[in-house]
Amino acid sequence: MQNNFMKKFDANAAASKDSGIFGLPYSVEEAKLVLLPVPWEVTTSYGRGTAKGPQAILQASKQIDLFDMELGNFFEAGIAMQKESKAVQQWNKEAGKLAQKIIAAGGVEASAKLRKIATKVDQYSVRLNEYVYSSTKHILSQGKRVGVVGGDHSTPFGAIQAFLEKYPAMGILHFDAHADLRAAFEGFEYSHASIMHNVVEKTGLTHLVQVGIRDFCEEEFHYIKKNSQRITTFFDTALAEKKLSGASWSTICEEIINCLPAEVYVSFDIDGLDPRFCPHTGTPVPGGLDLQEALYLIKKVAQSGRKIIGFDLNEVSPGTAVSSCVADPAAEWDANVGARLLYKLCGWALV
Ligand SMILES: [Mn+2]
Repeated sequence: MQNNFMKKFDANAAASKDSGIFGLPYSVEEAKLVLLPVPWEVTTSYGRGTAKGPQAILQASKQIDLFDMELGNFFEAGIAMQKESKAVQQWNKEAGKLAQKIIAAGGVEASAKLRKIATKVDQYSVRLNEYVYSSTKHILSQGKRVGVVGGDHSTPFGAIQAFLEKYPAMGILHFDAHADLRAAFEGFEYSHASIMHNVVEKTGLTHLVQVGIRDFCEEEFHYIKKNSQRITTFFDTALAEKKLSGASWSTICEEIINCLPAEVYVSFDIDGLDPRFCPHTGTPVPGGLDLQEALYLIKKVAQSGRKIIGFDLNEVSPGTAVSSCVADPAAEWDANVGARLLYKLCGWALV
């Protein structure tokens, strides 16, 4: 803590206006953990607004109490969020406009014209993936930790590629209501609904462990069965049934954790939680995990001796009704939950 601002920093006081994420005083250069915001929702098909997620989380994060009973003052290692890329904001607008034509038509179907547009959208997604890949690789090369803050769930693909280069034996712990294993969705190769399909097909990932899954098509179900060497899915119904018949969450967590290798990347779609924690998210599904259950599982992963090497948090949305989460107190809730979850993810990645 060298400069004047940091000397004056008081972790017990309210965050100052010019502070960074969580009200912290660190620059990206000083931080041990760098958050990469990706304001992107090109292929979201239902509720929109998640491109504003990183900004909403940043605003909501400033009211968090930094002291953490489980983790102590881990923030002192330094956490900072990069500025949103102007180029990504622009691509999101341009590609989003194109994609809406296809989404409005319910997919590309037999239309050659729409298929051409879908190809253009895919090209934007490839650019986004390259941006996220090179940004992640750059931060990792400095010996720092990285967390991606989406945006929709297509955003971390490039980050996962970069992580796998550094940690080829890592596994992904995937919280989600959706399996995200569709081979393209509505004609988009890099759809938010295809992220894990793309990861399984296009990378060498050996362990995908999914938790909370309760919305999937038959094709995805068979894909899971077919790839049982690489994919283990803890369906929400099965988890609920175990809990309802008396199994403790702690025992269930052990079973989940046993499927994970020594290095774990957490891919967290906020809709894996019960929708009361994320009412504005794009595709909410009833059921899901309680926030404390998810946090307990993440803690147990770290305490099992496994290392949480990185993470992404996606699909947090302040909704589309207002331009700022501050203007609508109800819309602030999603970002409030997101910020708290993000803080815990940072903590377990830093210890
Ligand atoms: Mn989802």
